[in-house]
Amino acid sequence: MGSAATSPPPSGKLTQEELKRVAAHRAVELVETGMTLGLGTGSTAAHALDRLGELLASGALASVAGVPTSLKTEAHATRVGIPLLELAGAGRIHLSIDGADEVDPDLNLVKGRGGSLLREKMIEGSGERFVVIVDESKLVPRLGCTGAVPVEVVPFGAVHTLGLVRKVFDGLPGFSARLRTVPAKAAGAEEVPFVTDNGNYIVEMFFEDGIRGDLRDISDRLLRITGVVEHGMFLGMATTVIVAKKDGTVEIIN
Ligand code: ABF
Repeated sequence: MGSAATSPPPSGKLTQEELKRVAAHRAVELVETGMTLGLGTGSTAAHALDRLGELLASGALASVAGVPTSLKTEAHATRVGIPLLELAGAGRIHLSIDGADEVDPDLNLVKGRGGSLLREKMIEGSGERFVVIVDESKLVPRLGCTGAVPVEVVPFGAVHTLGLVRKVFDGLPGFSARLRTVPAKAAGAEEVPFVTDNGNYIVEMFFEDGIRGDLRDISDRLLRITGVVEHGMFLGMATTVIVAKKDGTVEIIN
């Protein structure tokens, strides 16, 4: 794994939003005319979509096509003029660009707190290069340090599946899991399950001080549960992580 710090610090501190934009723009510099792209989801990836739209509109990029990782990204990409393809018809995906919720020192990721983990994993996992764009707040010593690790489950028997997920971590101090909910739109109910673009629910797993243990083994045990569709640990998938730092430098980790 190599790492390089680039760019001189600008004067004045950048806001977190500006850091996200810096990382996103740096990733878009890797895009070449004719590429098919995996288009990520989230506030950092949104800056990459805007930049791609600008470059297409100005003619700096003659043509690219994108495979969106969520319905939200599909709408955003359409708005800014990025031509879209279905995953099935996309052929080779040369480069995917997406944010992450956490990045560990081995470039393993937690993704999906925005709820789009399944399409992200399908698309970014089938591409040639997966570039992750983050501000430095996303760097963690261990996955699961800063919030939920999501698991997408089918709605049928979701509470039963939640119980099976809990069993994987039986007796682990500080572990908890719950179904992700959102405020109900209809009167009468206060909270309803969050529903993904695929019509599924999300189980959120919480760890007191991050996940200690063999991530691959934990991944396998979760994926063996009937009812679990996918989880938000992206292990060994990122090929490059672009980190925008508060001091104005950009670190590129390969
Ligand atoms: C998505 O966007 C995720 O999988 C992750 O949940 C999120 C990161 O969002 P943001 O860039 O808004 O912090 O790619």
